[in-house]
Amino acid sequence: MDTQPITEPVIIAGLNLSNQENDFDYSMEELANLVEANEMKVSDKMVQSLDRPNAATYFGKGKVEELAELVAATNVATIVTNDELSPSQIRNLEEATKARVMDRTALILEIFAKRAQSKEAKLQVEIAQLQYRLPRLKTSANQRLDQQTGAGGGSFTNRGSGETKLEMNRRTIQNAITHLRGELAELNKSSETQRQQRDKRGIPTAALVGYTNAGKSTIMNGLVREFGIDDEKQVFEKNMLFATLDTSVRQLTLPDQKQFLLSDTVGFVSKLPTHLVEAFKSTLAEAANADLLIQVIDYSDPHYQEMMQTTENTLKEIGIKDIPMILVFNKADKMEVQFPTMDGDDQIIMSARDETSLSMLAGVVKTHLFTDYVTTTLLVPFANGDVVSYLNEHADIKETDYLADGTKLVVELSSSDLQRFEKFVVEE
Ligand SMILES: Nc1nc2c(ncn2[C@@H]2O[C@H](COP(=O)(O)OP(=O)(O)OP(=O)(O)O)[C@@H](O)[C@H]2O)c(=O)[nH]1
Ligand SMILES: [Mg+2]
Repeated sequence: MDTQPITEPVIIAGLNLSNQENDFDYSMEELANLVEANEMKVSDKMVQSLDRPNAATYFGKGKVEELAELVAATNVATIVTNDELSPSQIRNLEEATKARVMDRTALILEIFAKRAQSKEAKLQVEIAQLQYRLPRLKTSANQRLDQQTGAGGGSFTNRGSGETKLEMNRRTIQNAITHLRGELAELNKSSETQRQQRDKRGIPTAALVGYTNAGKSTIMNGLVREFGIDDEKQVFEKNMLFATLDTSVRQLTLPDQKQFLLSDTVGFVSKLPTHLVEAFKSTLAEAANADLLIQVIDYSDPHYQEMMQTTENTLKEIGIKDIPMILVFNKADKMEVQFPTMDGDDQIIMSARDETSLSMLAGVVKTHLFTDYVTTTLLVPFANGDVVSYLNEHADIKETDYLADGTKLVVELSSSDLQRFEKFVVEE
């Protein structure tokens, strides 16, 4: 039996545009990684420098000919481009090269489709895939022509998601999108309600964000092991791009009783398809509503700075701004550096595989989440025993004295709790 995944050889091809923001070589490396993540392997690479893409064929005329020759010589059936192409550019390139052309967007969508496990993730990916296909539908005349000539260009976006959809026309696709969006909205309702309830309880939240494979889920699991209520609730972590496609939230309790929620979510890569970002908005809502972002960076990757830039750009695109952020330079164990160490009060060099690092990180998160905590002295009458038990759970009681008229506590508590129990405060 074929237990080994089939690795299809592909040619990767990129345009180095003069106005490109990102490092071009790096984005080609990233493309190669994405290709591997999709169980394909790079057999050849072709690049061209241009001021702007050719409107008809994306690459310039000479390069298209070269690509056609390469396809003919190597028998490689697929070309993967480093950018999203227009529907007609894909069509023209396919005709000229006699190869299937898959753009970066289609590639990322296919990886997401393979990884999606939960109902929500599956719905989100499917919506993004349908939206990608919508402008790429061929007219029925074209389709007939294709059937006659046997050319199947463009249909690849459908791989793995059911052949019947091939027959869908624009209207059916639009209806399907509407329907799936409705289903998604139903699913989202409950997570929205959960979030509102948590907000009411006033538990602060921190969200792990960052480039894919940086170690977000590993950090989440490490913190859950150390500070979680139930350390069985581990999330999936693996050395692969886009291991996580859902959002998980866990409640953590620090040694001084301070509680916060930590969320782990989908990782980023540069040029994430707009439709995908749009479809995953609800998954990313947890980060958008966080009190603190924890950006995790694979410090051992030579391209970590580009990855940080990608994260910043993606956060901006999702509309996340003005949330305080700490930087976690992770995987320091793979390097010749000392760890854990702090740089200022918002940067930490650490390893997710090291307990001391995780405790230090928890400390950093604490100082950022619980800025409005104050230490005060309360005298709580014995009749208000419920207040003492509340504080036992929600505050850090530093001293307890049983006096004739009640319990005297030296306690560190949030300013909202201080307001609540103001009448018990004693002046010293
Ligand atoms: N050596 C080392 N490996 C680490 C560290 N943190 C994570 N890893 C490994 O890096 C790989 C990716 O870790 P994940 O936690 O799945 O990464 P992620 O950021 O959640 O990735 P996505 O879910 O794909 O966005 C796994 O193989 C981890 O074991 C670390 O501090 N040191
Ligand atoms: Mg993950």
